[in-house]
Amino acid sequence: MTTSDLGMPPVLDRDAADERAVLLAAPRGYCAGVDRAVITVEKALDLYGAPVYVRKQIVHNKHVVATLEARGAVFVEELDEVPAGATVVFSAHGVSPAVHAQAAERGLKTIDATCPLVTKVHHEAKRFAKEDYDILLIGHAGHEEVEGTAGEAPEHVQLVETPADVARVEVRDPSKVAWLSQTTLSVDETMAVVDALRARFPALIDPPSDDICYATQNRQLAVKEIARDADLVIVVGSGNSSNSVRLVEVALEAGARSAYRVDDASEIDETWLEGVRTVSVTSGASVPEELVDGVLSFLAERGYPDAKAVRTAEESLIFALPKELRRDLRAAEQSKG
Ligand code: 0CN
Ligand code: SF4
Repeated sequence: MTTSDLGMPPVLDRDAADERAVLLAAPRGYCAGVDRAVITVEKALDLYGAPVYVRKQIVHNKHVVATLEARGAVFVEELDEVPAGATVVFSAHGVSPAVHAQAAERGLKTIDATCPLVTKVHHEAKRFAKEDYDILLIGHAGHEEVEGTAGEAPEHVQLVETPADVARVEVRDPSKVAWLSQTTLSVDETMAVVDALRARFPALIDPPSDDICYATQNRQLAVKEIARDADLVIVVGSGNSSNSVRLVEVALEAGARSAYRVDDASEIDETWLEGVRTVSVTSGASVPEELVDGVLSFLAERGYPDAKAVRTAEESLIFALPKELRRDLRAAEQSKG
């Protein structure tokens, strides 16, 4: 019987305890697009007062959504749930032109918190469609970002999820095919799909620059570094957060002996720690740092040492707030002064 069978935290022998380590990935957590989207809702609440409507989860994190809800944000699935004339924020993952049109039709005031790096992919889709390419969009069916990007040119876009899908792709002209992707995919898996596409369509055109964004790429590189020698990798992030879920897969691919995603420390199962010396911790791009702090405290309470940060990249990108909001903030400032 082990201590965890008795409902107690597992205890390692003295030598093993001395060798315990906690590695903390850097970069982790909020990216520039998430920071901007969350601040957008906060400032909209301050400026216009509650309720401020938000179409879909502003970012895919249940703690972020609950915190904003408590301040008066109202999250809706579709615009028909928003009263005429109200203010609605579009989430970081972007919306299709049809959603913009629906908002205009209903007379809604919109603030578009789509990440500029998602907007960039929308522009690429529009450009390839204008030149009459067949666009093979690599991404996950049903993800809001994919719906928004595909909605820019529905008659030109086909979704490809896995290398196995490639055989089913049908194009009008194999010499006029381009691929694009969701911003939050696994870099390695995406390249496997691209290789399969190129084997079928040698003339395949790449996106003008990486669609998988800097934050997704940096967090995957960082988790690889801390996963290699880890007995356990804990990824903080919500279940519907594509980039967070990818971090678990990348960690296992990189050699972690086990890897789990949790929304917060309360979801850690004590049995995961049995016999574990090195625990590595990271978080997705939509995850507030206090949730990571909670995981580190949980480990400290069980005898693990202070975390050692392992940095693989520096990040300094910041995006300006959406222009509609900046304009209203300026106007409010002027009317005060
Ligand atoms: O977790 P997120 O809100 O979204 P996905 O990883 O599911 O795309 O992170 C921010 C990403 C964006 C856009
Ligand atoms: Fe933008 Fe990338 Fe962050 Fe998504 S994960 S919001 S694309 S920076």
